[in-house]
Amino acid sequence: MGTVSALLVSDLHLSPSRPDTTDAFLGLLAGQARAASEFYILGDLFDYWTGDEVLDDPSVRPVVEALAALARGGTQVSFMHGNRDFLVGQRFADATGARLLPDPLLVDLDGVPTLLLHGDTLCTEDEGYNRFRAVVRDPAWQRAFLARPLDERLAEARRLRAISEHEKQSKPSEIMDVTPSEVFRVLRAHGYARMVHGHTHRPGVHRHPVDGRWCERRVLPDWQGRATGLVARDGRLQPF
Ligand code: LP5
Ligand code: MN
Repeated sequence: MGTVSALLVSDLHLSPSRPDTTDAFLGLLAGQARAASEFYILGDLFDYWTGDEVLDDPSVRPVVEALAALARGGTQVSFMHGNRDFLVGQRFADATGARLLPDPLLVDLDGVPTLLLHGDTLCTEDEGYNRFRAVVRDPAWQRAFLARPLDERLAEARRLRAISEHEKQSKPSEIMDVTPSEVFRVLRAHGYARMVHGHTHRPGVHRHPVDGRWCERRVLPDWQGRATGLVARDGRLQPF
């Protein structure tokens, strides 16, 4: 078996409309994750998150309690924001025992320098998305948005999800993948580390030659009712 040092997941898109995915997540937290010293969620845990008041929602409670139980059991739980759940805040962190990670973050996984990202920042050619991101990641915008009544925020989130699904139909697929030159720039800026991200829904192993060195970029899969991600074991990253 070897020692499991970390489990990495992203893009679960948990929602009350997909209970099978929530069940798969609860199963992972109660099972395999307990053997890991680190549990990394690299964004889009939730289909959308309109503010930490959602913690009181009965559909979210089992997930929060399972994360808290994992953290109490000694696994360090870490959460990075995605483009769907960038409004996850300190109340969520306190309730789950998770630490909130900056994006990107360089960590050591079994001695291998590894750069963790959600992945959206690598998609620099998606101009519509980047305009949207600049607005909603602005702390002043977030404060104003979070001050609005929860039902209005929910309506905005649903409206935006519909716009997003509509716009994606007409976006060329390369635009929704990472921009190679941006990947090279980020790898260079972080000492040619191994990279792990999600978001693009194109899971796999990519090897990029950057300045004469081969750099590995691992893309996490999105969840479709089944637990899936990467496990760091004996210095290697393997899909599960
Ligand atoms: O998420 P996915 O996979 O469908 O597509 C993403 C990009 N879309 C998004 C939007 C999210 O799906 C919806 C987020 C809900 C958050 C809820 C809480 C906060 C509510 C805030 C309400 C304002 O991230 C999509 C990318 C795709 O990934 C691939 O990378 O292409 O980007 C878009 O579709 C964005 C559109 O191109 C532009 C949207 C225009 C919005 C108007 C501009 C800014 C005004 C914002 C404030 C009201
Ligand atoms: Mn995403």
